[in-house]
Amino acid sequence: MERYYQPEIECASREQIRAWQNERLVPTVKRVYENVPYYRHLMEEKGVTPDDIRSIDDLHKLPFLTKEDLRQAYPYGLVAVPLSDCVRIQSTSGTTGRRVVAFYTQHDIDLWEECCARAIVAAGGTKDDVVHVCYGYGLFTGGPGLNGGSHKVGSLTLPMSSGNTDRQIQFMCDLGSTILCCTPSYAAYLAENIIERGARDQIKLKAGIFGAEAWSEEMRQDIQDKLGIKAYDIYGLTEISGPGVSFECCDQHGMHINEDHFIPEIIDPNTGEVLPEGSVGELVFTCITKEAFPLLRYRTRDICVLNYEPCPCGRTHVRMSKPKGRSDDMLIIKGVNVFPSQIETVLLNKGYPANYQILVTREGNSDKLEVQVEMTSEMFSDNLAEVSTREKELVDALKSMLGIYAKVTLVAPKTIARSEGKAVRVIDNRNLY
Ligand code: DLL
Repeated sequence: MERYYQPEIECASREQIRAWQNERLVPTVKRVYENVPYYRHLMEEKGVTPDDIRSIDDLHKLPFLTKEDLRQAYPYGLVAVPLSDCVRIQSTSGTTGRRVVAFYTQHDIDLWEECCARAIVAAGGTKDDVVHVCYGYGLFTGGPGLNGGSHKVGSLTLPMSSGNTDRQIQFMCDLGSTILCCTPSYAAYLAENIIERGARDQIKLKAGIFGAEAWSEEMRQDIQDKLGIKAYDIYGLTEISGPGVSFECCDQHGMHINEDHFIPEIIDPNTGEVLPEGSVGELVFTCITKEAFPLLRYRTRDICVLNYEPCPCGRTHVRMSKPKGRSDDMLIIKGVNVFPSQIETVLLNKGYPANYQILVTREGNSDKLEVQVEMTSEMFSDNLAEVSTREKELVDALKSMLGIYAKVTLVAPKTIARSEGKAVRVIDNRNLY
């Protein structure tokens, strides 16, 4: 049995999970109140004291933290231990461009890597695997998180970092990488390149652990087919630790949240009200085991739904759906809510690669939406009539998905800049904020 498949924790009864959460929440709130003046003020403003928090039933009494609070308290204002106890900083721009810094003690790093190890094991990883990590290293959490998780599992770890596609493929073939860890957009790009070079037979990949950005079921299918692997989703955010907050198991139906470390809630993003089980809303996390940066009721802005149904894999930790968008990068175009993932679904359904860019502009008071879509080399044609028929077909499909008109421009293969990290899908030139 793999060391980081921890059935006594991952398959514990719901009562046991709740007991752990109660046991860990109460002292965490006390510690944050005493050591983090910024959060103490928020609690005082709400008239809450640590004595009011006796179990997770009282969680809703605590104030929320937002990215705006992180900016206000930047850089050290939310750290709950002496700085001399911190050993690491990680940082992200997030998907919306604001820098966030997070702090870790050695114990925090150990727990974070343990969460990533659980994710690798859930994707079939063992100490006999060669784990190829091409998430970025450095400030971004992707590389260090999966690297640490892979070490804990005892797999042979290739700290490739992002970029240099030639070298990635060469190493993959030479060293027999079996598990690929990167963003799904980079996985799709690698898959294209591997096929183009005729290297598909030389790779030994069996699984991929892809996250850090939204990707659809269609994109999963595409990557799985092209690489002949099983593709697993992994979710996380720097503020809460990094990758491994939740991860998919062999069932590939939602990501198990490591509930012994993080308590999830779903709230109405407009009112902040906690929503009943099964509702779609904004995901909020409370950290209950972290020392340096234990955020309480942190609003992720990710819109999703929690599923408490038993999972065929035996894990009892709640599953979160793939984020259905972010409450703050949801585009409102002509008054209609548009999520980039909806556009991606249409493109993949129609056989286009997931290489596209969404441009939003405003002329007078009217919003204009344009989607630039790369063709595959098989589709590429000089015949203008053919291209325009294809464009018209996509316009119709987008209209029926989104309810609004989007201009579609088909562009030649490989003309949209590739990202080695998170893909830049949306360019919104409206200056709305
Ligand atoms: O992206 C951590 C990570 C690294 C996760 C590697 C998975 C793999 P941040 O840069 O702080 O951290 O960005 C966090 O990215 O709030 C989501 O909006 C988005 N995100 C992360 N994972 C997923 C996913 C890392 N699997 C923000 N699906 C989060 C959709 C994701 N969105």
